[in-house]
Amino acid sequence: MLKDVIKVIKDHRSFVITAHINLEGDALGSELGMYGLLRKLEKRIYIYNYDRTPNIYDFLPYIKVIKNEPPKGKFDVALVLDCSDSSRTGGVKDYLGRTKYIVNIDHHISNTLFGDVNWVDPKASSASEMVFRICREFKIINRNIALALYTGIFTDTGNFTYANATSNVHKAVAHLMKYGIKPAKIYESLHSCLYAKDIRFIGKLLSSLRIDYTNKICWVVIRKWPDMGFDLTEIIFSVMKLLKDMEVFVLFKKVEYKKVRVNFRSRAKVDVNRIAKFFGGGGHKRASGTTVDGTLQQTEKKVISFIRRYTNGRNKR
Ligand SMILES: [Mn+2]
Repeated sequence: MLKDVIKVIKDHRSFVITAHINLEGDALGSELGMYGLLRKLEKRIYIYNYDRTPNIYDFLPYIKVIKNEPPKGKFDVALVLDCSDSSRTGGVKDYLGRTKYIVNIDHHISNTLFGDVNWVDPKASSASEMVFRICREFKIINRNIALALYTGIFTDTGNFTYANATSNVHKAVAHLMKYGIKPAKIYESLHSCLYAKDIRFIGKLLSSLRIDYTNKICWVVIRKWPDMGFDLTEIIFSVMKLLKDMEVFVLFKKVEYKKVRVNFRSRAKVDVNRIAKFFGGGGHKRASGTTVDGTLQQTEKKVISFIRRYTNGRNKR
């Protein structure tokens, strides 16, 4: 619950903040928004992530304080943001037990309640929106906090185009805008970051787009992911979503030998959290993911035939 989180923050002095691997706008936005708040409260703070920060987020405040190695010395509380499961923190998981408390603040419906204190709100658009509510309780917001949280909400609502862009989200954002946020600049930093070779790569990927005979499921298979310093997943999904009548969008990505990362997006009807769950993953109803053991070909066949059966079955929602 929110009030338990507030109490833990008030009662302790030192905090390690972390979020999930494959860092994106909400993971970083919620971390840095929280950092800004705790700074104002004069706490001792350390941000520890397993993955390196993609450089497109360099415009975010405090971004350089983020570390990729565990802190030395004792900390009271670990604040775990935007993680459905503690293993989503990657190698940081091994560190988590060393603090007195683990506080789990998340909006994934599949959350495993791994914390000593758990505040999980699947109705929240983003972890950043939840951090906004914490800031509001403390009556502390400044330009840096606002910029971080706006970026997180912006990312997880698909630039306010997804169904989670509720009136609460717009109210929160209207408040954040008072601190001089420039959405056009944020959009440009996050989206106008490709080179010609990246666009050609995306073009090649999309030309291998596969569509199921039911005309409801489409997917793309990625054998080799070029090193471009950030993740193309959202960009590819945003193009796939332009397809008329399509309901489920899937991305298969070979991550290592016989290991395939599978990401799911749903337009409106299909609960892809359940689909990801069947394969050992999770997420949200309209966006989820998992990692599957097997070759690309095996995984593709297994997953697509499962989605076909699932969407033809009764459990559409
Ligand atoms: Mn999120």
